[in-house]
Amino acid sequence: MTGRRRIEVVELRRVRLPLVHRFQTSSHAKRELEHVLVTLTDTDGAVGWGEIASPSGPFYGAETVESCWAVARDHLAPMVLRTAWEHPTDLAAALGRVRGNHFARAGFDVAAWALWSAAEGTALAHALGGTRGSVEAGVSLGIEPTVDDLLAQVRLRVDEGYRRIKLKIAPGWDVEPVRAVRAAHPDVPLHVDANGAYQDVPEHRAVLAELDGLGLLMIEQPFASRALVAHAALQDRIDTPVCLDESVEEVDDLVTALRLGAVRVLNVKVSRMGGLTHAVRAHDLAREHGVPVWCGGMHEFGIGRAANVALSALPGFTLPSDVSGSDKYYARDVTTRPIVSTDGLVEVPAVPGLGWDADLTYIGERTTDRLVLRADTDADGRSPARGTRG
Ligand code: OSB
Ligand code: MG
Repeated sequence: MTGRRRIEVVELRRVRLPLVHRFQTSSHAKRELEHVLVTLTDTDGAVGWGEIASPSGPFYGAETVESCWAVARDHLAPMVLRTAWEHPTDLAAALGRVRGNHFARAGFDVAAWALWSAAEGTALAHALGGTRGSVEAGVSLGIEPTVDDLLAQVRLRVDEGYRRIKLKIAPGWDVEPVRAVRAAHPDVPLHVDANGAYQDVPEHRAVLAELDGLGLLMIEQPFASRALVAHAALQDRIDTPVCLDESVEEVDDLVTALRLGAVRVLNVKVSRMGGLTHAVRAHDLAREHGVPVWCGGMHEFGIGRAANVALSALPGFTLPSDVSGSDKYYARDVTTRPIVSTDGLVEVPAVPGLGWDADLTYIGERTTDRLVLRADTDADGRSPARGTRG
C-alpha cells in the first residue's frame, strides 16, 4: 500500500537483559542493559518495532535511558502521532525538529522503516539499498581484568569464526594486551577502540605510535569526539587508518572530518546517527569519498541488531561489522529466533520487514515500565497524545 500513513498507537517499553559477560570500555562498565523498545501501529494495523539502545549513563554520549524515555514520551511519540508520512525518510525529517537525542530518534526511525518495509512486502535490507545476502561479523571485546582473560576471550571468538577482533583500549591497557593478542594470533584482523580516552599529548602520541606498528586494521576514536583536528594530525603521523565513532553524530560531522582528513574508516552506528535514514546517508557520503565503513553496535537486543544487519547489507560496508550473534551478549534475546553468526557470517533475511519477530512473552517478562500513547482520533490530529501506563 502506498499513500499517507498515520500512526495510531505508540508503545514504549523499558526492557532489561543481563549480559552473559561483563563489558568494560575506557568510559564505562556494564553487566546488564536497559533499552527502550518502540512499537508503532498504523491506522491499517501495520506494526513496526524499533529499539532505543542508549547506555544507562551519559558516558559514551550525552544520552541516558532516562533522557531517551522522557524525550520519547514527551516529544517524539506525540510528533509521530500527529505526522502523516509516506516514506520513513519523511518521518525522519519531521523528527529532525528534535535536536540531538539521536538514540531516542533512532528507535522511532527504525520502527518506521520496519513497519513500512513489512507493509510494502520488502525486506528491510532491500528497502535500504542492501545488496548482500550475508554480512561479515566481528566482535568487540571489553577491557578484561588480566591479559590472560583477554587472550581466552579472543581464542573463544576466533574459534567461533568471527572475522575480526576489536579490542577496547585505555591508557594503561593498550600496547601490552594488544601485543599479546598479536603474538597469539599473528594473522587475525585486529583493531582497537579507545572511546576517546587519549589526548594529543606526547606520552599518548608515543603509545599511538607504538600501536601503529602492530598491524592493526584501524585505530577507532582515540581522541574526544570534538577533537577532529587532533584526529587529522594523528592520521598525518601514522599509517594505520584512523576510524571515527563518537565524532560523527551528524552527516555534517562527516563532511567536516572528510575535509580535514580525520577519517579514513567510518564506524556507522544506527543509534548514534539517529536512525537508519541518517546511517544510510553517512554510508553514501563515505562511499562517494572512498572511505570504507562498517556497522558499529551498542549491544543492541535483537530488534536493534536486526536493523544493524539490514544496514550492513549496503555495498559500502566492506569491513566486518559489530553484528555478533545474540549469544555473544544474551542468554536469551528479545526475538523469537536469535541472531546467529555462523563461521563469521550473519544471514540477511529476505522476508518482508525487519526479518526477526519480537518475542512478546519474553519481552513481557523483562519489561519494567510500559507506556501506551494514542492519537486523539476525535481531533484533527493536532491535539496532544493521550498516555496510559500499564
Ligand atoms: O564504541 O563501539 C563502541 C559498546 C558500547 C558503547 C560503545 C561501543 C560499544 C561496542 C560494542 O564496541 C559493540 C557491540 O555491540 O558488540
Ligand atoms: Mg567505538
